[in-house]
Amino acid sequence: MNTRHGRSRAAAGVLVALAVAGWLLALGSHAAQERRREVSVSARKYAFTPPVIEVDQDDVVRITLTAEDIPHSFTIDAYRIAKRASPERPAVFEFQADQPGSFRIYCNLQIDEKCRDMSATLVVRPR
Ligand SMILES: [Cu+2]
Repeated sequence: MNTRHGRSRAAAGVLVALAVAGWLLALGSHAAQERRREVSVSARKYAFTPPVIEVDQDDVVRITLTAEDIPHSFTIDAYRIAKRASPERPAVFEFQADQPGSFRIYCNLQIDEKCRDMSATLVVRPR
């Protein structure tokens, strides 16, 4: 092995080390930004409380849905979420808010026509 070869190998080694360090740093800061949110939502003839849920993009959101009177659901089409709760059985579920924007939350148990009026909003603030 000549010296020139050795030097370029050393340089490549340094580059790899820098890349790994940068990757670890990026990973760490991303994990720090990814917050967990706990939100209690109550559904009761015929509204959700709170009417607006605001989170930041990439937050992991844990919803506890309680139905106070009859079964209701928490549905967000864009997130492919449809969770049903009854007075006997609350629903607890998580999702990652990876899409920024404003999304309608509704109840899809529309055999009770007034459930069609149930509406709330998920606001996901972009990073
Ligand atoms: Cu409902």
